[in-house]
Amino acid sequence: MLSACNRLQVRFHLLTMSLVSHVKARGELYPGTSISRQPVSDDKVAWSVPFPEYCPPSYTSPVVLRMPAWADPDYSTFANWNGAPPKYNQLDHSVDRRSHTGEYMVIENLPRNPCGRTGLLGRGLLGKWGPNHAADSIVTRWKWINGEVAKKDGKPVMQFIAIQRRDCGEWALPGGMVDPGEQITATVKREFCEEALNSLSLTEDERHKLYELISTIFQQGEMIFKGYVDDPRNTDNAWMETVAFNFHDETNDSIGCLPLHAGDDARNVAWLDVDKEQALYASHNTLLQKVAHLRRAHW
Ligand code: RP5
Repeated sequence: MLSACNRLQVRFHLLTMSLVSHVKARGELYPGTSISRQPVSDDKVAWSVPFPEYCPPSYTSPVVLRMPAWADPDYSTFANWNGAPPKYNQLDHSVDRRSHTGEYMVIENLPRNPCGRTGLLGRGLLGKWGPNHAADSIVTRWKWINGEVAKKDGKPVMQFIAIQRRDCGEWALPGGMVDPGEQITATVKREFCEEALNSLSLTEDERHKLYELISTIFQQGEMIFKGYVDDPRNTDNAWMETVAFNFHDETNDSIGCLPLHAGDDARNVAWLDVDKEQALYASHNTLLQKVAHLRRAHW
């Protein structure tokens, strides 16, 4: 458990999660396509800055347009969407359309990215107009070598569980989308079990037992971040948000020694050293940095 002082630090991190300008959400090519975003320079990201030439292309993936269960209807049918447009900034039946960043603007029925311009309209690969909610787990332990915690620059080195994403090959924190009506704490456990422990390959009984074990271990989690993610899939009208929790195994005898098996969206899973040079998907590196500072570990 964290001390009262560390708890205050967590709150401080949460309070200071200001909306830094997104960078990966302005990457030239949209992931998995040859669609180029309209370039948006750093000084033109904010909607408050005039940009009269701003006329970005629109893209929504054919997969999303086929309207799987996790996707909203298309814009073209949107106006007549049973006369009931999405309830933006609200809990819309079981779909949470509220943003962790506060109230977002809706212009002509389209939600506007609270972090600014991305150079692309539509939903891209994201299913929901507006915020697409996810949860991430930052599972950490100390790195032990010859019976001692390894040090770098005089600070103890931490390790974290990373998965390699199937879609882009990048390393990332285990995490995924919150299902409609699902508690975020349930999402974080489910996604961790699926991606880092391959729970989908187990029988229902085995899966249940594993889930119980992880639930016990994850009771000690600390919320590290809640907000916008600089995800390369973001657009002007659809974006990722996450709630990230740190589960730290101080003595290396609980989650720190569980056998890892990649599953579901993960091609690979591994313990990696916490280090600023470790490239990670979206803004996961920033989340890890918060944990390193919180635990006074090497960064
Ligand atoms: C990131 O995308 C989130 O932080 C989360 O890790 C992930 C969720 O998307 P999928 O992994 O389900 O594609 O923005």
